[in-house]
Amino acid sequence: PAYLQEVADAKLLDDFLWGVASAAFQVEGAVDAEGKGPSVWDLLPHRWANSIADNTTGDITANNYYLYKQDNARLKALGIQSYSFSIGWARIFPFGRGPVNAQGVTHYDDLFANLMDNDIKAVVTLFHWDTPLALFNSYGAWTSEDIVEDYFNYAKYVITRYDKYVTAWYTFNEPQYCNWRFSTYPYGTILPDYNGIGVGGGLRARFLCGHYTLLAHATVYKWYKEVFGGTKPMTHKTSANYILPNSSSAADAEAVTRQYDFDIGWFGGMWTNGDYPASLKSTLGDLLPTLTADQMALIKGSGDFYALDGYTANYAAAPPNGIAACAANRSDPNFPECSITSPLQPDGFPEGPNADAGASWLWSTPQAIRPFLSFITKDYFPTVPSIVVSEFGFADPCEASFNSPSQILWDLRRADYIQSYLDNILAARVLDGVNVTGAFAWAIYDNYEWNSGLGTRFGLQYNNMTSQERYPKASMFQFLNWFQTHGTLGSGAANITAPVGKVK
Ligand code: PNW
Repeated sequence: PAYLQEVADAKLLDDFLWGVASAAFQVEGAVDAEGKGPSVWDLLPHRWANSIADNTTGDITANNYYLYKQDNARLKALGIQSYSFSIGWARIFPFGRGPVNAQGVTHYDDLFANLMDNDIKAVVTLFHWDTPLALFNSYGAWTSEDIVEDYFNYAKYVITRYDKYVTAWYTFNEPQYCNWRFSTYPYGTILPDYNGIGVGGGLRARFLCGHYTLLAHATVYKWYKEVFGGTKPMTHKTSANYILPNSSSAADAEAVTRQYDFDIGWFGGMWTNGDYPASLKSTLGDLLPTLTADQMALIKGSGDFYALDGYTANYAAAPPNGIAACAANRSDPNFPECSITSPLQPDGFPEGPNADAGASWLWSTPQAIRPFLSFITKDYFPTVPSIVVSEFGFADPCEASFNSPSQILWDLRRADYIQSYLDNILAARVLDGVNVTGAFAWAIYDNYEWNSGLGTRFGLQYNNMTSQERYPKASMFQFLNWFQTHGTLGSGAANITAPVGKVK
């Protein structure tokens, strides 16, 4: 296509932030080591049969808690500039609040020091879904106002100790999944009915938990900038996908707008007057907590850049009974979005062969990132100053059934996806004038993919979960080759000078 010619010789900004990403629970393992407290994600696979597709646990996964030195040395040798990872709240505060666990702190002290020794920039998420279990047992975690103060105390501790090492901060990973990924409500009765939400959670829990998550984010942001005097950019990460209408009807166009309001608008008050979108307020009524004028003022402006976890693209259609009837009926199966999404298959983006992925929600439509970056920064939130793709990636469907590295290493579908995705980021920047300032591939290596367990592989490096040997896949070489061409590789590329130890 023409845009590829036009960006063939283009370069990214010199300070474009790029690298690979992970999250504590998905890669660390060592779930009961050195004083760590349990999180909801330790409970779930052990206590709720079949909640994880392959019935695996995160007990060991990629064992990064012990192997971080060799992992960092490998990132350096590959020439990766930055590493985006999260801190485990229950390693630092085993009970979520109260006493600090010195061994957990020492671990992260060592991890940061080692990243700095390897000249790898640290991009840090304070919370990536691993809620300390004790906070459920005390007060129901995210459905209680008490979580705001406990998260604030945790965040202050981590920021105060590690800010000097950190290039950019994310307060939360994908807050819109708070009632699903931050908690175990969707899985039934493991935990009792807290705060009047009803066993199993539901809509009341979803919007309460969103409310306290948003307030926790904004509270930390304000403290960081005004009290601590922090200068690093801070925001939260939003999961969202590009959406096209299913037809040219006005109803389907409205379905698209409503879907964006839920996906992007719900936690986007930092880019507006701080309030929830009008469509959420009118549809949800008393299911959506009200923001006071003070809270709106706190939320407004509480982000320095937009962080987008954008993997794929969807169509949206109005429900058969119409949007108005759906929005007026809380028991309508499509309430409250009142839009029906389906994967945008590659028809709209004819370059994408082999589009089907090893995850039901994911299709290879990397070309969608170019219009999506423009849509977010120019149409939906024109106040956004810059945007970073904080996660993009692909689960190759072939890899689940392969069992030897020599097969998995040829992840050509992922390699295509990575190449096209990056070309489209560059086109958005060079041809469309979008201020896109960073991109992070998910994931550093194969890891624990939440309810999909260990069988769904997103890694740019293969990981053998038994031997813990890692190997770069074809997609990793494609990724590095792209940055060598259009950007700058990290300073340590292919420059290992000391033997790499296996344990810490
Ligand atoms: C991200 N979607 O979640 C998470 O931040 C990671 O922890 C996870 O491993 C990764 O994606 C791959 O799944 C998402 O439906 C969940 O579009 C859902 C969507 C996107 C990202």
